[in-house]
Amino acid sequence: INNVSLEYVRSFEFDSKLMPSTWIVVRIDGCHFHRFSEIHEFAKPNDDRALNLMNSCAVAILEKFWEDVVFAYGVSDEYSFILNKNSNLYQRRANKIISAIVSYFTSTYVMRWKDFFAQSELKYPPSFDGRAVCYPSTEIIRDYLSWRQVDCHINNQYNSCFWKLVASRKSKREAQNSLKGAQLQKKIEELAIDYNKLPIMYRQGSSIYREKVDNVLMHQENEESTECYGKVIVEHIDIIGPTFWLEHPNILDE
Ligand code: DGT
Ligand code: MG
Ligand code: MG
Ligand code: MG
Ligand code: MG
Repeated sequence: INNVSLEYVRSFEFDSKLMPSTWIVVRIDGCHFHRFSEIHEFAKPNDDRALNLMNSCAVAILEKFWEDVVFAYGVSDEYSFILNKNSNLYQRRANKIISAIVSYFTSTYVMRWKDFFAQSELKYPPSFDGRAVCYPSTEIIRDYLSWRQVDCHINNQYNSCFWKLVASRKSKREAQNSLKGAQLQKKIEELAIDYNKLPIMYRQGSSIYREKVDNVLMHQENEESTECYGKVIVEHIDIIGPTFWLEHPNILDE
């Protein structure tokens, strides 16, 4: 038996390519993190260690895929990575892009666990799933990000109410029932939750991008690295309104 006679099996492979000239979003999400967060005793509803670990892994993605990933937004056990419209990462092969990002994120999560959870052992290997979606315009990519940030806000409002009710000795079922179909804004007032005093990371999620570095300045520092952009920063900001995007026009530059 020789190699050549087996080569035909390759014809069964097929590469699904992401549409050219569109923004690619790779969204990853922790698998069964309901259980993972229970077993690792995450603080409820928000655990700073867990959120900062997620952020740290996302920074690692922006550093590794620095030519392609221009922005990331994360909340809870999920992260969205935006690839440049003109990215040609893996010739835009969906399987390659998704699997490379998910596996690098996951192994970084495991490697850095101890940096954030010094007192608690990682009890079993976490996993993340991932998907890629193409968005054809800057307007739609902005709407995508707004959708995730609104989701962050609503979930955080809900969870704040839920755990406040549980803290006031309601059962989880009672808490759930009293929030069913309720206007969360009203509930927050009723329960005397000082919502705006909650850490901004819980309310806004985390946004990551590369600081634009002055070309001239960089040229002085290192003649050769004109291609390598600035420092990666993590911020907790409003990405729904126009302000941030007006101040950072280069991020979603067409
Ligand atoms: P999935 O994604 O379908 O495999 O299932 P889950 O269980 O990951 O569900 P998902 O992604 O909709 O919800 C995220 C879960 O992770 C949710 O049960 C709450 C938990 N989680 C995420 N971040 C935190 C945190 O900071 N503290 C606590 N206590 N739980 C968290
Ligand atoms: Mg999921
Ligand atoms: Mg999940
Ligand atoms: Mg999730
Ligand atoms: Mg190989």
